[in-house]
Amino acid sequence: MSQSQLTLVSHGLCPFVQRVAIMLLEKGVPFQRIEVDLKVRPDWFITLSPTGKVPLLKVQKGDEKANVLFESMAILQQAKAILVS
Ligand SMILES: N[C@@H](CCC(=O)N[C@@H](CS)C(=O)NCC(=O)O)C(=O)O
Repeated sequence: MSQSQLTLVSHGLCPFVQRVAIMLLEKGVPFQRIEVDLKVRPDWFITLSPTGKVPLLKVQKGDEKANVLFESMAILQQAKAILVS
């Protein structure tokens, strides 16, 4: 099991977010979920997101700089690395 702390930056109505959430839930990986208002994007989200879109998956390993993954398909494809590392 991963020692990473995962944060899924989300919007409740987004199907792209849902497929990442489903993958994490199916794998039994704990994660925190943060909702953003896409009509009024907070500054931290604009800074973090290269596309301004959700989902984002923030992967925090200990004191290391967090990795931020974006694009739902890319997140799913990288799941193995996320879960094993
Ligand atoms: N290709 C992206 C699509 C993500 C996407 O379009 N997310 C929508 C919400 S469902 C979004 O953030 N829209 C905000 C915008 O386009 O400004 C993915 O698969 O992650």
